[in-house]
Amino acid sequence: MKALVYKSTGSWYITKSADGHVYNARIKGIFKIDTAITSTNPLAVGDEVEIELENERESTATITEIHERRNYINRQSPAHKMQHHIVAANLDLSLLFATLKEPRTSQGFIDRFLVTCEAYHVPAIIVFNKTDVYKKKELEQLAAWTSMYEAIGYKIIAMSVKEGTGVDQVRNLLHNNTTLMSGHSGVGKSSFINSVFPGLLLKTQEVSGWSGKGLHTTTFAEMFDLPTGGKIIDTPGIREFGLVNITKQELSHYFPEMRLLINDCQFNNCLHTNEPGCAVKQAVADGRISEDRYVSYYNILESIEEKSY
Ligand SMILES: Nc1nc2c(ncn2[C@@H]2O[C@H](COP(=O)(O)OP(=O)(O)OP(=O)(O)O)[C@@H](O)[C@H]2O)c(=O)[nH]1
Ligand SMILES: [Mg+2]
Ligand SMILES: [Zn+2]
Repeated sequence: MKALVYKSTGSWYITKSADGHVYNARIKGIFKIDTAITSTNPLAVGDEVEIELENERESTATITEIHERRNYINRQSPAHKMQHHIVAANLDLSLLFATLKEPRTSQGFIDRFLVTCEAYHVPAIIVFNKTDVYKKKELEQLAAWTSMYEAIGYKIIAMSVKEGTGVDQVRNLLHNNTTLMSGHSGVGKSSFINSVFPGLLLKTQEVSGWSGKGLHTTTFAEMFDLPTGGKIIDTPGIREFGLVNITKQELSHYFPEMRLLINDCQFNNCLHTNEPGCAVKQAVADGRISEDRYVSYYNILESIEEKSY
């Protein structure tokens, strides 16, 4: 019987079959999953699996097979740098929740996240929450980032869950999609879900609880069925977003504004750093590519350790 993984808590998975029954399921035996890559979790939220009933009365089941993933988002495992963690699978949309204050999300973090979404073909939208606490400095930053990202094709939404501004705009994106929400801890992911779908009642930080220390309130990724159709995946906040399986040579393909120019570079293996006749560096000099985005590119490039086979 086909089922979807809604939550994973270690060795047990909460799965739901097409008829809406919830089963506590576990993997029995060894089955081949993603043989080419090593991940810390064999199954992720959003995975489509085959299950066999174990105990009808207790609603337990055995997972016997995983269906091929349409796409997924992964990141470096914080504990094991050589391993990766699959955040979620089979996504239509990825919402990056960012805040310019309480806590501050950096451009480096945003760009790493966008690179992963590009690499795995998941459309990404950035939502800046907590605009109610932004002062002049943050509002200027928001305006600058909005024009920078919109110029290269990303949609930006400014929102305040607290004041209810922009909330409908984000809610409208969820219709009939499976949407992943990610971002640092404390940016308001769970608060957003609660404000638009109060029936789901997720745990959030105390209103007075934001201390800047990055307290995690959501501890496991979990998918929810939306009353309006579609699914949303709430995830625990992440501190860093480490890229996996992306080579230096590929990196510029995941910067949409560079992807357009790489065929114009003199050398076809150009990394856009010191090579002569580089169309990307020329575009940075001309102001056609944002310098800040180029700095992000350069920093990510430097952070990629090539495997030496
Ligand atoms: N000022 C202000 N505070 C907000 C807003 N949205 C959420 N908060 C507060 O921010 C804090 C963190 O919100 P959460 O929803 O728990 O954040 P989260 O992203 O789910 O955090 P993790 O589960 O740890 O990843 C709570 O105290 C919320 O009340 C907003 O728009 N403005
Ligand atoms: Mg949360
Ligand atoms: Zn180049």
